Amino acid sequence: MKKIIDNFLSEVNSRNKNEPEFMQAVSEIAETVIPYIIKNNIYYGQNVLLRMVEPERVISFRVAWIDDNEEIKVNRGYRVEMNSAIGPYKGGLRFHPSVNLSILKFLAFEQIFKNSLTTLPMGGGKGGSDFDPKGKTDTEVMRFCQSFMTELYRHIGPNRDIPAGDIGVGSREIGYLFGQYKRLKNEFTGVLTGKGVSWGGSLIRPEATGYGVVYFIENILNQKSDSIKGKRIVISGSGNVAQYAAEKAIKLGGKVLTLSDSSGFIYDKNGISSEKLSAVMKIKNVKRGRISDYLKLYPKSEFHKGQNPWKIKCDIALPCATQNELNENDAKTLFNNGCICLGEGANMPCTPEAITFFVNNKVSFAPGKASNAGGVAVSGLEMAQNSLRYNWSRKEVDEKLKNIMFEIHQSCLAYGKEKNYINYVKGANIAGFVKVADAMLAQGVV
Ligand code: NDP
Ligand code: 2IT
Repeated sequence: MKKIIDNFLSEVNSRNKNEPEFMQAVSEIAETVIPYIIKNNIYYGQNVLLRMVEPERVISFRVAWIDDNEEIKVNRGYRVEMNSAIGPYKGGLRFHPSVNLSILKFLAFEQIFKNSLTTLPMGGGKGGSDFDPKGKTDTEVMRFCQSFMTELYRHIGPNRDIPAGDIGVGSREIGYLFGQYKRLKNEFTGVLTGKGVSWGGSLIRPEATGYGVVYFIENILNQKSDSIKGKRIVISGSGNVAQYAAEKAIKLGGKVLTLSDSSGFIYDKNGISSEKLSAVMKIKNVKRGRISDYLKLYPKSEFHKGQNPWKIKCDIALPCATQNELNENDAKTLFNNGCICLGEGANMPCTPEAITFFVNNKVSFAPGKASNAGGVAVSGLEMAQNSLRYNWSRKEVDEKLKNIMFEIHQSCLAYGKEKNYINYVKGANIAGFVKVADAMLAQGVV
């Protein structure tokens, strides 16, 4: 078995040299899915996985724009259209200086399986730019978004490819991107998700990823006749996903101890209350400040500069910032401190060694493609509402989100049950794979 997997990975690697993040995501899938393919004759010999790792299309383009000092700037834009077997390409846009093809291909590849797990008809895609919105004025961000969309618009559409937000792309950026698309096409369509509620957005979309992570954790704990109530929770990040994961965790009686950004983490041993979280939202979303500003309001808390929060004792860890932010040493520290459950809010935040450690030590580990799928799931519901030209209430969308997270958990159980342990990595990967693979087999060699 190991030889078959190694041969497969070496073939993929030979075509994707210098793409470590992409190879990391492919390896995780290969290690769990190839043994399943070999046992199931209908997939064997069809090279389905080999087809899945090759993007259907990659678009790369120049984004030239003018800053407030009238200086001409150049960034690179991308859209990776990975797989459209079960629906139009769907996935976010990331604006961050670290963005490159390897990172976007890993994200687009993960998105195939995640979108399949949501139960909704969405293919996998991802895009973005190495543009850094941090420190830019609103007008600079608007000019960048307009230039970016002036190229991207010809490749996307409500039945073709539907982008959304990710790191560095929130409601402000979606607004500017949508405005430019509408101007160029002279059409008001659901071409992007994460829109404002008054112009085609869905209620609960901003909250969906963070809420979904916590709903998924609640499903895991319920399985063990336990719940979030009273649990100490450590969260990284302080952006969209982290904020709403914290909000829902607090609502369900958890004690949230930390939040972070790329400069360090804050630790509030008394717990971050709903009121304190509102202050964080103001700092981050309105003032576009840093998480360390929390100390100005709550001086009894601590700021740990340049560090991640994994050394703080907790029952539940929710990494909600970025890829590879939690390594094997962090996993050992969490385990030794009594952590029983980890839910990935971010995409691929745990290194492969950290995941192996969690699985070997029977810590309940929820991989991002299952636990953070609530965001894209509600994006799918936004698309449905746009097609219906109708809006569901907050309660209706929240109920649908809860049901979807329950169904994803059930799918993980169906394929991931082992003796005395549920292997959510295996469960999510195989369940996500089966639906897409079946569609690809039915559609012939394309
Ligand atoms: P935001 O831009 O709203 O927030 C990102 C947060 O992560 C910020 O606190 C940011 O800190 C921190 N961060 C980003 N890059 C780094 C880095 N290299 N090192 C340390 N901290 C970093 O993004 P989101 O909350 O939307 O996304 C967070 C994660 O969740 C990503 O992995 C994303 O792919 C994933 N995700 C997002 C979904 C969504 O719907 N938005 C859906 C599913 C997954 P700073 O401000 O200092 O950069
Ligand atoms: O990683 C993700 O699932 C997202 N950034 C959300 C994608 C979407 O289309 O809503």
